[in-house]
Amino acid sequence: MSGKLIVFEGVEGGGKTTQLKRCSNWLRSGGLQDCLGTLAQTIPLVVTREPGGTLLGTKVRQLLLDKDSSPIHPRAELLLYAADRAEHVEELIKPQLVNGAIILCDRYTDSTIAYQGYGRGIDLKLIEQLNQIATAGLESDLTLWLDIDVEIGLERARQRGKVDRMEQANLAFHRRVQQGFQQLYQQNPDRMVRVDASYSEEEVHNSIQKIFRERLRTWFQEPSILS
Ligand code: T5A
Repeated sequence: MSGKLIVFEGVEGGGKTTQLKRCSNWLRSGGLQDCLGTLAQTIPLVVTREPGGTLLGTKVRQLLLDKDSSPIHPRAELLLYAADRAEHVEELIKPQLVNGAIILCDRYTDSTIAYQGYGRGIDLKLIEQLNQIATAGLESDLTLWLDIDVEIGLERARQRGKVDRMEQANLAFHRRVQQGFQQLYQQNPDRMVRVDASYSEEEVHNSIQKIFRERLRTWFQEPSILS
């Protein structure tokens, strides 16, 4: 597959959605051309998210995140996220990678490890197996971990006004999730890059731009152009 899957991860309110939007606007309005020259015209850009990147996923997202829905058992929750992902990978991600696209995705497999594994306490090996089934082994090419203090992130999410079912969980849960992302970062130094999300939107965007410039050139340009 010739495209690239780039994932934005982290605890609530870290600014994933904000930065993903800024990043796609920048790439579309000349950033991609800036990095790759005329090659940029041949590379589609796709923005998506989990849960909710497909028609089925939109319905699953409603079930999972509606703050008024009745409680969901952790194993049922795990399977719903996996079902969303299996559909997403087969219907959107894989075909777009074959098409050569750069895909910007709001959350992917690491969220399941952090939230359902570290947060809910479900066996990590089981989750890895389920992630494997859901993705048929497809990993991200790059994961940006937007690292923010849990309390600051939740406060940002609260100030925005709407709080979903996951955000209603207690602080201890979100701290365990944060610990999960920290572990994942330590275990996957090639795939994961930490971005300090405590700075202003503009500063965080500049850090992300820098990472993109380096990676895009490494991935897409001929070795002769680099030297
Ligand atoms: N989930 C997901 C699982 O449990 N398992 C899984 O396998 C998967 C895939 C997804 C939920 O599902 C869970 C995790 C989540 O709980 P979602 O709606 O996609 O739900 O929720 P989040 O991804 O958490 O989205 P949030 O909107 O809560 O957080 P973001 O996207 O990190 O933050 P964002 O960009 O919306 O920003 C939040 C607020 O902060 C401001 C923004 O303007 C906004 O008001 N902000 C900043 N303020 C100050 N400084 C900055 N640098 C700022 N950046 C943004």
